[in-house]
Amino acid sequence: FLSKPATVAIVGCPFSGGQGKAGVDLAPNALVSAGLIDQLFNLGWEVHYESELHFSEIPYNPAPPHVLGAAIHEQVEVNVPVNSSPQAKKATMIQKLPDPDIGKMKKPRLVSAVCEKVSKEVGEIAGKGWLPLTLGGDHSLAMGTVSGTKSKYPDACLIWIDAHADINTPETTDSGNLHGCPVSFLLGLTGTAVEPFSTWLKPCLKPSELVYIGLRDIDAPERAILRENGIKAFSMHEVDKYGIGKVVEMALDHVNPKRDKPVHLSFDVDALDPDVAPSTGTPVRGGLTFREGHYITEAIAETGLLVSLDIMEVNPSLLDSSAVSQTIAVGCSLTRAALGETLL
Ligand code: B3U
Ligand code: MN
Ligand code: MN
Repeated sequence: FLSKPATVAIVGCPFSGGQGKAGVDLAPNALVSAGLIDQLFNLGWEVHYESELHFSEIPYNPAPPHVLGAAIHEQVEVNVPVNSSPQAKKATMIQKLPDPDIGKMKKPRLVSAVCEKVSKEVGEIAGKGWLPLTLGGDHSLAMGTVSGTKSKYPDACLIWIDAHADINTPETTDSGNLHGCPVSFLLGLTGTAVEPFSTWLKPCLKPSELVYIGLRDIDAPERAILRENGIKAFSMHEVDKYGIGKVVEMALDHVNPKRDKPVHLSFDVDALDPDVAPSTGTPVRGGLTFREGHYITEAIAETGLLVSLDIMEVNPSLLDSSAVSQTIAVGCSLTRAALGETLL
């Protein structure tokens, strides 16, 4: 019998700072505008959604002047509409605060502050016994969503659907994009105990609590990390070899052998083949079919163990309008499937 929470609360996260392409911040509004709230209501869920979170007002702490040197003086008020309120002026100024790289990490202060806010929000929603549905935004947000879920459900396992492993550390990352790093921070791997993240994000996930499905673009250092930590991953090779039904069963057997632990599902739409979900920042060919992607979400719904869901990396500004509407529709249908659409 299903033990799903009866209430879902949508956490819209219009955030693109974990990677370099604009537009992924438009996805939460696009998914909601496509009718997601009504769709979930029609499945029998009580749906809570007031508005997106607002990140432009986050007063993230710039490094002190002696660290930043001249950069701090670049704090400028640009694009402030005339006649705007003092608060609006302040928000605009904050948005323009300099956020120079720390080591290789890009926008570390902004990503950290945003994820801290998301973590609190997701933790509060889960704390009420509701299911947080986080709409990204880029996948760096998962530092917030998973830590928030873990604050309520310490024994939750994490099922990560992605073309990428997103397990680079601040030391191994080549791109410096933090959407390629959230898993390493959640695990507390070497090199992740760095400011600003270390002020709020404590390791909250064990390697044995994590499983991947869909991988096909992994950096060499990530490969080593997966191997050294004994992390279970089902790449597209295993999906071809065993079929998606068997892969999901093996994945659940690994993180949830007795089918008694809460499940956090973090779904990066680039796990799907670019033919299925074209409008995403880092498409990789050879991905999951439409049915394989939906099978995963249906099978997890069937366990009755889902407590938190992320739909990440839809980018409504990429490619043409038909690609965009197709990708948004897939984001909605994956969400419906995870929340029980195909269950009797
Ligand atoms: N592993 C590469 C590429 C990448 C990771 N996640 C996405 N792309 N979407 C990196 O940048 O860390
Ligand atoms: Mn990802
Ligand atoms: Mn990805």
